[in-house]
Amino acid sequence: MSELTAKKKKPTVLLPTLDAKAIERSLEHTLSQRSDGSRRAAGLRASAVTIRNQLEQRWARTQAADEARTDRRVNYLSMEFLMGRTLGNALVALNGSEAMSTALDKAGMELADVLEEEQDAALGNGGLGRLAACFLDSMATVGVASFGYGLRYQHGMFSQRIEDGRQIEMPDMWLKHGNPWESFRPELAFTIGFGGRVEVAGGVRRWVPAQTVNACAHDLIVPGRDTDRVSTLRLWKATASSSLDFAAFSRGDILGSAQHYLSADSLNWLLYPDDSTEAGRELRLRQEFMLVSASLQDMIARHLYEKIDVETFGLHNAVHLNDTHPAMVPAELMRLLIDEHGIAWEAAWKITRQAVSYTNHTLMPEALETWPVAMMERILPRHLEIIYEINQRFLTEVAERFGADHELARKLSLVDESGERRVRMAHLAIVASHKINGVSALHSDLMVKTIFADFARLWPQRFINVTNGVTLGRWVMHANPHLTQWLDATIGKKWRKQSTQLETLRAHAKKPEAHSGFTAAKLANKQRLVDLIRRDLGISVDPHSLFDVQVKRIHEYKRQLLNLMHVVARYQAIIANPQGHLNAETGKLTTWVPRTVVFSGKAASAYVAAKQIIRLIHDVARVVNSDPRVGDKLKVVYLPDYSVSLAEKIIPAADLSEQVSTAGTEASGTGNMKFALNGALTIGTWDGANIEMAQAIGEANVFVFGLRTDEVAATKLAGYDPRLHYEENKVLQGVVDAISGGVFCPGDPDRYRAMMQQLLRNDPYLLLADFESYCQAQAKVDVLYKDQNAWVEKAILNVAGMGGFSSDRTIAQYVDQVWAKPGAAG
Ligand code: 26Q
Repeated sequence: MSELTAKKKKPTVLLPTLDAKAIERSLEHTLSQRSDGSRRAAGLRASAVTIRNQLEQRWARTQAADEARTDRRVNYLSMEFLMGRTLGNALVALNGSEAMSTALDKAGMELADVLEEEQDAALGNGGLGRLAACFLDSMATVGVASFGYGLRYQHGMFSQRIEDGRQIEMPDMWLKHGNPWESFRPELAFTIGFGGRVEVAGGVRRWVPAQTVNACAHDLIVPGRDTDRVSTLRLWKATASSSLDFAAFSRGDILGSAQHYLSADSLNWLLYPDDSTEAGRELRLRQEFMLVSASLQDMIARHLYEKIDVETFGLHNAVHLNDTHPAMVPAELMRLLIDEHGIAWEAAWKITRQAVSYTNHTLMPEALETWPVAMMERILPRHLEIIYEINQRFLTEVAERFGADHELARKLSLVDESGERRVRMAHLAIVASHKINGVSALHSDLMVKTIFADFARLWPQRFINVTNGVTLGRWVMHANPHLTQWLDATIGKKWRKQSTQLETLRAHAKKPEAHSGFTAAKLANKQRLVDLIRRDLGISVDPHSLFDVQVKRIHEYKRQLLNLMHVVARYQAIIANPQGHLNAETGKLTTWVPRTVVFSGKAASAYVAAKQIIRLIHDVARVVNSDPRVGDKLKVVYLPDYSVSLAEKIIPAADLSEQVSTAGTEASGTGNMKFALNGALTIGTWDGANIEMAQAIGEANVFVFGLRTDEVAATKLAGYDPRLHYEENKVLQGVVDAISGGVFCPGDPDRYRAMMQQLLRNDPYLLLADFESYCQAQAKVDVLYKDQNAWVEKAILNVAGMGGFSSDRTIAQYVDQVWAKPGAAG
């Protein structure tokens, strides 16, 4: 254990919990100003202001303690932090729900209503951004000196509307009424340069940017649980660095005189969606550089304040790259150290390599970030020079170790010379990092065998695995109070601090009294979702039906379409045999297990195939839900505008968690963990973290199906022909023919014909190859659900096995293996 993890063992002095009187005073003050109907909004603002005051005290104490630290501060750089709402989570962390509820009650408001009033901070696309948010929570909880660094986007993840079954993107206006949680820090502003040229004077190179903007800090304070420590999320906002251009204004060029305002503000406009096939977007590069430059300048300023000399920066600071989006860090850190602080190249490189580490989140080669050399030269000329120099020194080292090998140098180079020359950000991140990690055992293994194989041969010890985790504070204690109470009553409260204590649940898995409590908690959560579905969609669903749920970004590799094809197969079977069916598993005639299949998730705006899947889900839902022959046996529900706060309502209500990506494609998954922690059983492929979850829970308690990674590769190598599966499997044929023939869109029967024909010709994610195995696994699900005792026992065993997937554990591993002081890391 490093010094950093040792810290969590120190006794912490807890501040008193929320002061109800202060909340009441604040409410009085805020509410007295309004007699209109926006009392809830005022209630939210008053609650936020009160809590923020508390958190600011904790923040000051944390900073004072961290100044005296002997270990490293972690600086987690991410273009995305998918935070969701703050109030409910903060109340859990501060143990303040009761005080808040009482205070609001006196003002005639319900806490639940006020919680619903808050906008999500949706500053992320999906898994990568939500992981960063879980990590902030856990860094505060574990007691790691830490800052998260990100951008303060005016518009976060778009909000999704569905019109005629089709996705419509609407701008996310989360800042429309201000953000009561943030502290604007006008004194913390740094100059960010763009463009211009490199000047040489007296042998010293110096960047003279053509344009500058100011990056201004806005802080969000993230409380830890059972500690008064906090973490900080520092978000940068760009502002123009000069005021109105009066010369232009006087010439009558009004728009021109304000051009720089617009140009600076464009950096704050929006979060880029995850559809980055066309990576040549200059604004994104500028955003990434602003994050990198402002954060590094802030870190160095703090380091100089605390420790005087810049040479020790790498000893006291870890700089972590959440994927390659902040991978300009090495170039900018080298520039600051050499050009601004007068350090020699070798010393600067040592500092950089001490500080930097990088997490990879995807294996798909097309998703690896690169930037055109020409664009980089235009926007960041000095950085391109530095990247060239890093590359040259790196390739020299390679040649010294392996001899002159042109082919190897071409593959490893930081610059892709085939076609338009492009800088490979992953290569830059790897060369500059002392540790590179993947996010599940399988992913980390494939990473060193495929995309980074050449680098792993060079530096095997740099590549490690750190399996993802999720914070139980939000995903169990806040999202699922019913389950939380049941856990407390069944095994005591230790699990809240030490998630591996969930293992003690195993002893209760067969006990009838444990079953009744668990079932009651699940049913209450299902009822809440039933109410939401009725309110938002007008569909009535039976809370006793099996809730079969797939919620995540819509992507071909995640195979929502495979799920939907099983829904169609089930629909056809119900119509053919409304009374019951021959269960393939048992060989017996059984009545149908009523199911509610729930989908939710957004498609990237330019991702045509994903949008088509959303439309097909709606078409199938309409036909199935209105077919009187089906009744309660099957319902299909698509909940629009998936978000963190919607996930908090859906996940606790799930019986079955769909984690069905093609083996080898999902780096880890984190939704899978949230479901299992909330007592859902997983139907999943041998992919990402599903594998480690199955091992921890017991494979007998998970529905595993489908080809494994090596079998996927072998199938493709053998010349996979999806049509053979179609021809051999009558059920599959029925499904494909129905979708293709327009059964679900009779008014426009050709709508899905091309999509299905394409699937028969080219099925890169092997839906057809896995279909039969998937249906067999689904039949097992039905059999088990009919035996409620057996089902609940397994559900409890799922929760029991999931303690290892807390992000507190993940953070402790990063501290030990990645962020520990040089020499201390394994
Ligand atoms: C890149 C360039 C330009 C614009 C956008 C992007 C971009 C943005 C977001 C590229 C990728 C992402 C997000 C990736 C992501 O969420 N990956 C997921 O990371 C999770 C946390 O490790 C894993 O659990 C998931 O398996 C992985 O898909």
